Amino acid sequence: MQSINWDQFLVPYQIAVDELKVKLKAVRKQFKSQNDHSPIEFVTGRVKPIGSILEKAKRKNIDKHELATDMQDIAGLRIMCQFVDDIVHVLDLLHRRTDFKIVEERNYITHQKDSGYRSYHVIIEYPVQTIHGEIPTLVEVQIRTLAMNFWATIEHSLNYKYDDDMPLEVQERLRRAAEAAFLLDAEMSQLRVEIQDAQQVFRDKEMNVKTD
Ligand code: 0O2
Repeated sequence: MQSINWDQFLVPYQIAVDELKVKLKAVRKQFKSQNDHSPIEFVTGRVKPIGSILEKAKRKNIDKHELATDMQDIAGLRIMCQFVDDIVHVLDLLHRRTDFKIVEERNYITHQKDSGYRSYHVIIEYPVQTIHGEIPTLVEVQIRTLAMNFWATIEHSLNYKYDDDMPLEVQERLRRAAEAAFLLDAEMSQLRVEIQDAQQVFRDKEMNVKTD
């Protein structure tokens, strides 16, 4: 069986990550330029390291020659939002775009994972223009709040530390931390409503002054 030329194989994934990062950061810039709240706080992206691709392929029994179709997160983008409602807004923006196709969605916010993980995953097919023609490339976009991201980052490091054999006590603490992150998101959403209400009161007062 022919071995994979990794440099060549990963080229479209790197191009997809680079281009989508620029495009998603441009969305933020547009909101900022019109003095609006941006549903996107920041964006990160990465191409999965070869070691992780091979480890996941083994774990999920994916044939090395079927990676392009069977492993959806070789290219990964992460969109961080301030509020849970922003995630809905970002999803709407992604659905309205014409430069890629959404092929799958996984809602780990309403269907939180047993670990406590929350995030919204969208798998897109992005047409990468290469010197050999167009290559439709799968990209996983993870959309989450800052609180969800904080939790996932810590949990990911702990999983790495314990090599996926986390003591029950640590697992329990992480579940409590996930609950705290959930409550923080709920509290922040509530505060956002308060802020918007206060702004409306302020605008109403201004209108009254002008019409008096
Ligand atoms: P990375 O790049 O190190 O983050 P699986 O990989 O088996 O969980 P699947 O079917 O590939 O599942 O897709 P899924 O669950 O939609 O997406 C996998 C990615 O979601 C993971 O990538 C993580 O980034 C994130 N994720 C999923 N579950 C958890 C979790 O319980 N905790 C944390 N911290 N992240 C999670 P990788 O492969 O771990 O790679």
